[in-house]
Amino acid sequence: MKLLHTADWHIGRTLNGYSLLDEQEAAFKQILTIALAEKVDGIVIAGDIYDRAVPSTDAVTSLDHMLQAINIEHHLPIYAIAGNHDGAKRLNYGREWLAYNNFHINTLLAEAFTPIETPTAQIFMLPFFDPIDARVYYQQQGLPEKQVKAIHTIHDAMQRVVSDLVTTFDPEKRHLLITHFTVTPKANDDLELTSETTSKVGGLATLTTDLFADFDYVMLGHIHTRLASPDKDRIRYAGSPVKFNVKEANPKFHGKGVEIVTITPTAITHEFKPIQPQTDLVTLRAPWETLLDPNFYQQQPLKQAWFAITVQEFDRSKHLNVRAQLEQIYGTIVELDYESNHQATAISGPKNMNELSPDAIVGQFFHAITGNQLSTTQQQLVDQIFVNLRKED
Ligand SMILES: [Mn+2]
Repeated sequence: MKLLHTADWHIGRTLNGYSLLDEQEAAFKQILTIALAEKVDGIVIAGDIYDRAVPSTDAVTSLDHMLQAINIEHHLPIYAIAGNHDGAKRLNYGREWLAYNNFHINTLLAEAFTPIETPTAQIFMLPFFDPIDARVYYQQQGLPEKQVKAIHTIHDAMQRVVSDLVTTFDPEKRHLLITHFTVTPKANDDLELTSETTSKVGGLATLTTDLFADFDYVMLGHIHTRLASPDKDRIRYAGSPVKFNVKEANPKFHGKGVEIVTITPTAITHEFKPIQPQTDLVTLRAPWETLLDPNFYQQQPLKQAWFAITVQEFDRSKHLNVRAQLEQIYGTIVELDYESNHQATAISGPKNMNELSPDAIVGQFFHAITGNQLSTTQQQLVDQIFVNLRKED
């Protein structure tokens, strides 16, 4: 059996106000192409399908088309769970109907205890939950009060949940888990720490790989890079298919994609399949003069990428319309930062700020931050703002 493992689509997400929907749709097309080329038996989406609990109508329409393409057009099963960004109750809508067409979606803890059975594997789909959800669930299950109250941390909760999942194991099959949490490697010297912490504050606040020892393979969502996988062979993050923030523009984070998980009776292997960005995200850090130098900017993918620019050694008082000038050369600028040589100084002034006029306070603040006095134009702008504010009063 072969599964495509992806996660953290965050459909509807924006990057500093810029919609990522086109980028997400372009990534989806590649995911589908990979799934068909690899002839997978299903697509796993390990949580954070939407970016928010109440997604925009554009996001809903877009995701609807994607899931239709997978499940109706190409008859591929979907195994999806809710992440912490998803609205569990809303995403739950139509769950029983969808299951008729092999679109399996779990959004609530209570749904996790019945695995999907394939001829060779049991697929456990455990959506994101918090310790309170676990307490409520176990209370409803009639677990003795004392044991319910003993569930303090997510570690406590997961221990109990996994021990219940294990009771449904079919020894003839492989046991796969899909879930959505931060999972970190279990260090050897944790052993003492665990017992110590347990006795003092009631268990670890994070999940460690040892909790999932009973599963043959774990497909995770939550952390957006596969490089964070806590066990390189067996417990893996697929990462997000799209770069979501400027930090991920760093070459170190390159390599968005999906993983193809191949399950045989003797081994489970995974293989990374890259996804190319449609519009790449490029970070630049250079002085103003360099940024405006054709020898520099002609090396850049002008008007084809999104840029996050940090202007170094910048004296803001000497330039106007900085963003407009840069946009004319580079195209879309999703983030613009400045670094000045000036070290901000403490604002010195009368103890009683009431003695100063509002525009004098602005002037002092400007001086403390930039080391410069407001120019005449800037002073006029500030004056005008305060005049307007007084009018509004
Ligand atoms: Mn996420």
